[in-house]
Amino acid sequence: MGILRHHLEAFILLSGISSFTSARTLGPRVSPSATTLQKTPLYSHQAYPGFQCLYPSGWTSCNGADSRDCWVKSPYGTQYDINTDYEALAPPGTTREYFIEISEKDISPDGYSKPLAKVTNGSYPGPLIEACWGDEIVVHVTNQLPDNGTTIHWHGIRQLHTNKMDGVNGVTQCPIAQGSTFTYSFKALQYGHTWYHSHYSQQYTDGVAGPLLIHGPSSADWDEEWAPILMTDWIHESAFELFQTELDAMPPTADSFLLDGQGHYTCDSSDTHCVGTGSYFNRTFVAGRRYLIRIINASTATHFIFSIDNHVMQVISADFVPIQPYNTTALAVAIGQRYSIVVEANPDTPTSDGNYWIRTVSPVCSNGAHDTANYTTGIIRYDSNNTALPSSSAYDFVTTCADEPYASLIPIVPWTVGQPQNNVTNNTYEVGLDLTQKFHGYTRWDILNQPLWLNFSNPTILNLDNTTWNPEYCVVDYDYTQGFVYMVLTISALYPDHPKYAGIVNSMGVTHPIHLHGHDFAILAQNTTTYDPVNAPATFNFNNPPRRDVALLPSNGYLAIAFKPDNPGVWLLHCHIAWHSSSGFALQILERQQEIVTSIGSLDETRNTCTEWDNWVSANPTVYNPLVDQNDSGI
Ligand SMILES: [Cu+2]
Repeated sequence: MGILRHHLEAFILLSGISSFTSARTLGPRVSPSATTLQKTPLYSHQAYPGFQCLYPSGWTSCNGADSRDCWVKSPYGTQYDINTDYEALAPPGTTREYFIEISEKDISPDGYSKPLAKVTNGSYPGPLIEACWGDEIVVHVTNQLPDNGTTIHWHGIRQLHTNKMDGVNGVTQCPIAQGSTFTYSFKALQYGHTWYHSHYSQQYTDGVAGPLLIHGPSSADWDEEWAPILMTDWIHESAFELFQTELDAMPPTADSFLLDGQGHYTCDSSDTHCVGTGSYFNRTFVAGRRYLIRIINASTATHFIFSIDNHVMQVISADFVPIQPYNTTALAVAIGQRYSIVVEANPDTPTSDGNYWIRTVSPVCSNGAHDTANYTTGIIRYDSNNTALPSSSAYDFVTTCADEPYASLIPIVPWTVGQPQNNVTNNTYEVGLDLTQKFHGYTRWDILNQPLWLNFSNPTILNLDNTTWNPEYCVVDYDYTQGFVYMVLTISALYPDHPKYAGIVNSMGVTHPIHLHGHDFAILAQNTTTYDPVNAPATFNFNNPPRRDVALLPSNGYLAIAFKPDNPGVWLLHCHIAWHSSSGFALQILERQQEIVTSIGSLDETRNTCTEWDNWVSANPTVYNPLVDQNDSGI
């Protein structure tokens, strides 16, 4: 079956729509129309009662509790399943339209009031955005923040030929001005789960983040699914103010850990900010059922190890990539990463009360200290009437700042990575905290020998005729039309005469979660040892390596990645420790510059958003003056 036939089917069958309940026990059926756009209000971040996947008439579901590897079949017999190459094919879905509003609000998810929190439709985490494989997702984002711009980035979404929808201020658009709306529209060509978050300076740390779920097949069977859960570190002070601590070279500290927006803080009752006792995330298991649980690390600076006492987890996807299932009792999730796990309600050692802790443990990755008392953030109960706190014990696991084992992450749809189009030596980047010079007044993290520093009013995407770039934009030009591009990131490991050394170790012992926009990348190597530019490339793995959109650059080691230059656009590569990307730890990949405008179409709306932003800035010089107030990269 070729690509052409699928396009033909999609074209012919648009006349009729059928629906099926793909995944869950659903409430009463609603009758959404695929041809009429409807305003879909978001009431909570739980999955919608009655949500259903919609495909053209004649298409049928092949997905059930014991056939999760299958998804849909077309009337012509084409099957879309876990083995389908989703980079080439997607079933013809429907349009999902959502409206979200970003505003400021006093919230206290751990019992401690944070007056300057920033929320999505009034909530943190933001509401669930839900779609099915092949759908078009349309989200109208309105900014009601009193003194910030905003954008929303759809983390890990491929954005094939929709670079202008990637939501990065200063790169793919201007910030959305106060009172203005920007409409994001993109295809769900992948399936699985992720999160959306603001890319406006430190704004997601203050709360602008929520889950995004795209229903599709799974590499293991399950009975019931949960909406994705955000694991986060939570900070009471405004992140915009706390960023000064980072600039002063001290990693800021989190106050508590939250699971799905719930947590605890050890509060001094004389503090007027203490307004509650906090809460635990809790769910009830029915014995014997298999639960599909979707985990997201949506932290600012915290690596998490997720576990459920006395329950083995079967891991079935890493980021948007379905993998061969494997079992573990402790799951390492770096910032920005996601995993899907299947957990059978069948404890290996039952407790007498049927209560079990969910733990979100943070190893010290030199990213700042934490309130270590509150690693227990959730509860699994077998009897919902039993409200006692669990007395279960944690599995014995090592708490290191490492990714899940390389050998465990085997993609179902394989890639064989070909030789690089580019010169690997010339694309080996020593990252670090540059102690030899100051940029915009401070010592900063960088990838190139220059921290990123964007101009909100002049995004890269509106400069595609440029032949030279302001060095502060950190543009790396990759003009390849086939094969693979390799990049090697090293830290304090490469060149003894590198200017960043100057006799001072600059890695600070930190492990960095490296995120690439617009692509999944293959991990050719991930190593804790010094990079040897002569011999290390011979050890790269090209045979279906782990593939995802965030991977750790190990402290004092290296990370070698390869991606397909198949998506013309301007794409960030950055550290997902929010303080580091704000400091400048980022670069922009300019991919197939001459083809970008043709690929993404009209930039009228992008220009309009810039006009609205510039008008707001000039009308509010005491609220935001970029010449005075910009102290970060902008992302
Ligand atoms: Cu970093």
